[in-house]
Amino acid sequence: MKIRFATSNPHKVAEANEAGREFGVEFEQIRVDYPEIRAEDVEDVAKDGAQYVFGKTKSAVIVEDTGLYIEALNGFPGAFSAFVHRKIGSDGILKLMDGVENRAAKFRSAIGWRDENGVKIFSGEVEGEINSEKRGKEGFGYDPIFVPKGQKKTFAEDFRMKNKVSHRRQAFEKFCKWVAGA
Ligand code: ITT
Repeated sequence: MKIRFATSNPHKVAEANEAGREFGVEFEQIRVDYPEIRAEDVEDVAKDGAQYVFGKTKSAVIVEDTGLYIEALNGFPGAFSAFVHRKIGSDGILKLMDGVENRAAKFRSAIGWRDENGVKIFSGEVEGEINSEKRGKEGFGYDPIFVPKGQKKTFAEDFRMKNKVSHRRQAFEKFCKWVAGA
């Protein structure tokens, strides 16, 4: 089964396909830009994005939105993670966290699916910590500074581990189970 995935980010599609394999679900990237609404929750951004792309293309589609929520920064950058990454990157986050003892953070992912029957949302979450320095070359975005709970390496140092435990893995597993009727 092939699912259209509207995203500008090929890394996301690769991770989705890792999750989809065991369910026989394949994701195909389509490039339809959609405006990301200003909202605190990734679920709201994903829902709105899916509605928008369906409105334009008139066929079933998913979008996925991710946010990094840092406890000591009251959940910043959250749903503004893309903007913040463009402006200050992981280095900027490390500066903001300089001398901060509480390193707890989580990634949250929400998939918005829209077809002729309406919208459905699937969420995933992984808890962890912001590392004191960037480590690793794999992955993308904030991967070099995020160490999930129970692990020693960042997502960028151990991509196979990321693919097993990540926020995206969990959201896509839920979606695939549902869409494949498993
Ligand atoms: P879209 O076209 O799908 O929106 P994007 O890369 O802009 O692609 P998001 O808006 O969901 O995706 O991502 C918000 C920010 O968080 C952005 O800077 C990403 O690089 C980063 N990000 C998303 N998923 C991540 C992950 O699994 N690991 C590390 N950083 C991630």
